[in-house]
Amino acid sequence: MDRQPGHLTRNVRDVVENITWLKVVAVGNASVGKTCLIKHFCESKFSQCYHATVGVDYGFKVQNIKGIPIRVHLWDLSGDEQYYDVRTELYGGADACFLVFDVTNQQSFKNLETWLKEIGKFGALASKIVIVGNKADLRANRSSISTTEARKWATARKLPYFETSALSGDGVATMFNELLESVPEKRTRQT
Ligand SMILES: Nc1nc2c(ncn2[C@@H]2O[C@H](COP(=O)(O)OP(=O)(O)OP(=O)(O)O)[C@@H](O)[C@H]2O)c(=O)[nH]1
Ligand SMILES: [Mg+2]
Repeated sequence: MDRQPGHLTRNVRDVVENITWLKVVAVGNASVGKTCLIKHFCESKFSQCYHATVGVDYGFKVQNIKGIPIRVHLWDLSGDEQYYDVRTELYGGADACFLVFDVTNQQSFKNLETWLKEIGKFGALASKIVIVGNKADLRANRSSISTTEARKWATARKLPYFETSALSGDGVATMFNELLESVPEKRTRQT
């Protein structure tokens, strides 16, 4: 078939133009595992090394949700206080937000309230929000926040609660699928 370079066939163009997209942001204290969760979701990979996110990282995946291919743009915000200004620029227009703590780190659990305030202040409270207790694989060896306590905290704020391990992958797909499926049907956006 005679095809110009860079030209899409009609069928392919129809599919591409009908793909909708979602903006998802990850928040929570430094080192709770936001980057690892995104990496697991996008690439099914895990790294033991900690490379703190400098300002923001980004992940992308096309995910079938209710039979529709959705382009999921994941904005992975640094949990470090010094990047507050960077984060405040990135909350706007979020469709979904996952707020992560480390189940073995009390401070990261205590700070959830502060994170919710930040999310609210910069206009992302209207997005779908879930609370994620990550590093569930470490629960057995360290003192930790119990599932009951974390779920109680989330339920009191009418937020769903999920537990994950970016290391083993347990709960990661469930969390992302349920979060993405909870976003109301999208108006189609052209990108
Ligand atoms: N055992 C275990 N380790 C994890 C898990 N998730 C992340 N880690 C480790 O925790 C460390 C921090 O993970 P990151 O994903 O970089 O943390 P982050 O939340 O993105 O941190 P910032 O970018 O600084 O905000 C790394 O050493 C990871 O290997 C998990 O589920 N289980
Ligand atoms: Mg990170």
